[in-house]
Amino acid sequence: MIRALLLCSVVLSAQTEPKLTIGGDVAQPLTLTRSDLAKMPRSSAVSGEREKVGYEGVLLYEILKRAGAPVDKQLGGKAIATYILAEARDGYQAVYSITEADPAIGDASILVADTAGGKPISDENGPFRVVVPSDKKAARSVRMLEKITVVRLRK
Ligand SMILES: Nc1nc2c(c(=O)[nH]1)N[C@H]1C(S)=C(S)[C@@H](COP(=O)(O)O)O[C@H]1N2
Ligand SMILES: [Mo]
Repeated sequence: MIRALLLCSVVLSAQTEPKLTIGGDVAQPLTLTRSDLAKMPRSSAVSGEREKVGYEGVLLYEILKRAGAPVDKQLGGKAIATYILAEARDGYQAVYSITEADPAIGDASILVADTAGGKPISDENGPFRVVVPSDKKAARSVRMLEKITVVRLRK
């Protein structure tokens, strides 16, 4: 009985665990959980329109690299016309260019954050949130991030 209950709770938590998917024009589509992000190279950023908040997470660049999106040496020529669509649980959408995300070209240091002020990002803000420290307004700081789609316009 206890084993059945334990199994049940494991199955339920696996189903409800928040996930971030990365797809579109990538070699390797990914589904990342909070613990996957915790194991990746970590970065921090300070951002916020009214008050400054310290965020931690993984650079969008690191996620794109893992998914096999065109970055580094592959980011040139036709691949320059590639953008990233971020979509949230409430339907909110924003785009970034891949050149903004790749630190060899752009200076945006776009972060997929999972903590704010040292705590996991919760409820209507998280658990994942895009942070663009170089933006003057927070409009592209997508809260409740669920999905990243890479769109390569020229193949
Ligand atoms: N999912 C989602 N993210 C969003 C929005 C939204 O409506 N939905 N609004 C954006 C806008 S316009 C702003 S100014 C900031 C506000 O974030 P804050 O409440 O942490 O300041 O969230 C951004 N991210
Ligand atoms: Mo805003």
